[in-house]
Formats: sequence, C-alpha cells, structure tokens
Amino acid sequence: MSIFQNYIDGRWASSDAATKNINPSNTDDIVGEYAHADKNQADAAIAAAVEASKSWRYSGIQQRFDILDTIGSEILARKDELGRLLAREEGKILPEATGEVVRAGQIFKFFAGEALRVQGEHLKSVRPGVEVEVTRGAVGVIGIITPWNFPIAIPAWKIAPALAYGNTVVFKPAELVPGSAWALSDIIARSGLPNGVFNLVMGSGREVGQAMLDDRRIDAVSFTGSVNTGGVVAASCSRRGAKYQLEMGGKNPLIVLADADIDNAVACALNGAYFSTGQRCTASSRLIVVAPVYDQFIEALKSKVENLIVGDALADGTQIGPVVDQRQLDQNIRYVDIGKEEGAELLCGGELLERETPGFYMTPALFTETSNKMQINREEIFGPVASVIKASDIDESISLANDTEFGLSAGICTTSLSAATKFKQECRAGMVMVNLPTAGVDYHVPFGGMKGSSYGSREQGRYAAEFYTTVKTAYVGA
Ligand code: TXE
Repeated sequence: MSIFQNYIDGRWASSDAATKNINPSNTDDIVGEYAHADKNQADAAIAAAVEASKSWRYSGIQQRFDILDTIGSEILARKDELGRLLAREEGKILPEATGEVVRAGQIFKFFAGEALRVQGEHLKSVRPGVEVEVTRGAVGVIGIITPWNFPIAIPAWKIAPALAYGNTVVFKPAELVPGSAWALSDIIARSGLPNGVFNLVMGSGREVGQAMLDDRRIDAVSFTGSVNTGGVVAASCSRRGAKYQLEMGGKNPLIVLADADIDNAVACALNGAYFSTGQRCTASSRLIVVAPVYDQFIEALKSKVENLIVGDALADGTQIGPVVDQRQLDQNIRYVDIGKEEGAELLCGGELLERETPGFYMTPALFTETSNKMQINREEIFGPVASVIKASDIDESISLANDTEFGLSAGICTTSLSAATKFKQECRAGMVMVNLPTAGVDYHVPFGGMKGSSYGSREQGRYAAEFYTTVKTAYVGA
C-alpha cells in the first residue's frame, strides 16, 4: 500500500512513519496509510510558509479569487467520491458526508468572492491637510489545527479565509481522519498556489501540534477541538503573544414549550441529539421540556429513537453511523454508566451493538428524570446520548439552558412570538435557533459561541476577516 505524503513547500514529502486510517464501520477495512510528520517536517513547513508569505501577502485579488474558485469547483465536482471517503474514514452516513463535502466547496466559493471584497476606510483627519486610511492586511503565517468530527468542512472554513486574505498556512488535521485532509490538500496543491503558501503536516497533536503552537514564526492559530486542548492552545499562544481563536465544546439545550408543535419538536430533538452520531459541537444534549408536554414529548421521542437504524455509514438506509473510534465509544458508554449511577432513568439505548462487520457501534441513548446538576448534563459527551430535564415554565427553562459553562448553540420550540423573542434575547449562546435543531448552520454568517465554548472572533462569513486580517491606520500629510 502506498503512503499518502505530507505537502511541504510545494512538494510531497516522504516520512519514515505512517499511520493506518481505519474505517470505524468496519475495522478490517484500512482506508489508507498516511505519513506521520515529525518536528523537523513541521519546522520545514513553517519555514516554507514564512518565505511564501513575503510575496503572497501582496498577491492580487483576482489571483486569489481564481485559485479559491478552482478549489471549490473541484471539491463540488468530486462530491460523491469525497463523500464516500469521508463516510468511510469518519463514520458519518453517506448523505451527511456528501453534504459536508458540498459545504466545503461552497465555503471556498464564498471566500473566493470575499477576496474581492476586502474593505477599508478613508477618513478626514482632525488635523488640517492630513488624510487617514484604515486598511486590512494579511496576518502572516496561520497554524490551522482541526478535529476529527468535520474532516473537510472545518479545514475548509479555516483554510479558505486564511488564503483569501493573503495569509500562508500550515495545516495539521486530526490524526483520526487524514484521508479527507489529504484529498483537500491534493486539490489545493494543484490549484495554482505558489510553493509554500499552503502546507500539510499530518502528525500528532503532542508533537507536531505543540511544535506549531510554540513556534514564534506562526503569527496566529485557529483551533477547533476539545476544551482541554483549547486550554493548551491558549496558554502556548498567549505566552508568546500570538493571535489565537478557539472553538471548543457545547452542552447545547433545546427547550420545548407547551405551545410547541410537538412533532416538529421531536424531529428537532432527534436530529440535534443523534444525527452524525451526536458527534457535533452543536448537538442538543440537554432537552428541556415543560411539564404539560413532558410525557407526550418523551413518549414520541422514545419511539423515534428506538427505531433509528444504526449501521455501516456507507450502507443504504443507515441513519446513525458508528462512533469514530474505540476511545470515544468507551467514553460514551462510561457516561451512560455515570448517568445510571447518578439516578437518571435510561429510557432506551446506551448499549454496545454488533453489526455484520466489526465496528464501534452503540444504540442511541435517552435519559429522563435528570437534573441539570448531573455530570451527564454538565460535561460534553460527544456521542448519541441525550438527557431530558423537566422545567415548569419558560423562565425556568431559560435559566436551566444558561446554567452551563458552555454557550455555543441553543434552541427553542414554540409557536409564541413573544416566547421566541424572549429566548433570543436572554439565552447566552452564540447561535440561537427557533423551531430548528441546534445543529445545522449556514456558511455565510458567523459561527461561534459564548463562555467556555469559544474564544476570539467568530469564524465563517464576513466575520472571518476579523481573525485572518490585521488593521493598519495610515496618516498621510499633504
Ligand atoms: O480532541 P483534541 P480529540 C471533544 C470530544 C472528544 C474529545 C477528544 O469530547 O471526545 O474532544 O477528541 C490536536 N498541541 N471534541 O482527542 O485532542 C489534535 O491532534 C496542539 C469536541 O480529537 O482537542 C487534533 O488535531 N494540538 C470538539 C486537535 O488538536 C494538539 C471536536 C483536536 O484534538 C495538541 C473534537 C497539542 N498539545 C473533539 N493536542 C467539538 N466540540 O467540536 C491535541 N492537538
């Protein structure tokens, strides 16, 4: 089996070490062997990005548009093939995986356009005869560190704006999903970018990731991943004064009020809590339901959850794919045990599941009789596990929703305009949804959270410019 290589300074670079990319739906299936970068390769990638930055930061906006547009077009043209690869390496079901690939293509197209729309300001000075210009320029070299749960969309929404605004990139994807990252890098490598502008280093977080965080030549780091690693990124970057942006966990609430359309509320809960095997930072893990509709909601949701088809991500009809790996599966089952020990009632699921092929399968779990103080309602589980919490009214529901250290996404199901308005105003989350699942966002508007979920400026849409550009104020005398 040939080894997929790292991409450094415009060349595919061989490594001594490689990791096997394993299909979580069938652990006998090896997706490929991917080179494992070491510190020296990280160093070479950073050096190349520094050198390339000297000219790329002054590159023309038409050139940037053309390159990003070309990348977006190839991703979209190959959506089925790339979707299969993503489903095979991460375990997301095929329609979701293909949807994610399409999203990545759309993001490159969007930022192709944004490259043309970089704005500045021209003002009069308070001093006679002086003019003031405020312009946005590239930050420099961007370190991009991504998680395994969106193997192509998250890299896309960091790499595309980085390049659009004239930065160079050192990209380190998650160890579990190098396949989509490599395929994306291969497309980028053939797009006409000058050597060194984009570099791929597939390697471990502790070695390659940490080397990037500690390297003074990297001007800014964009990270998505766990709260713990986010803390490491923050400490390392602030120690040396680098700019950084963090997207981390969630413990997202979905409130169901008495006047809700219950069928829609159940559909929102089912989608938000379980689709993508619950492995979304925007997943609804806390379902806050008011007393008058509590029993009706639970009964309807339970029957839907029990009927979800869990299986091979590539098989027709599968609704819930496997968990990404053994470690995450163990973590999910441990939280199910913790919930039971805490006194929550496990209404259904939460068990290991055997399928035709060896894989990381479990039945989606639904807890009732839970309180917001329980560990299962405080910590991000990141699997197909959701809890129902009973509330008396909208005030208590919003207070429970806000009683968390996270604040990424939050939803409400109601037919009352005033309830929806109150929720939108009072809920402390970066993204609020009315009669929609907490997961599922657009690419042309800001993405990000409050409190412990995020740090720094928002990602995506025009707001990405805040992170990927730096502002210069010029004073011009007569
Ligand atoms: O995350 P990590 P993991 C949560 C989820 C999951 C847990 C662990 O609960 O169970 O995190 O997942 C790189 N310096 N989320 O281990 O470790 C690492 O190589 C620099 C939630 O995958 O945070 C990878 O590329 N980089 C989250 C990236 O950081 C380091 C999505 C993320 O890995 C590093 C994913 C270091 N010292 C996981 N250590 C969400 N909410 O979206 C690791 N990395």
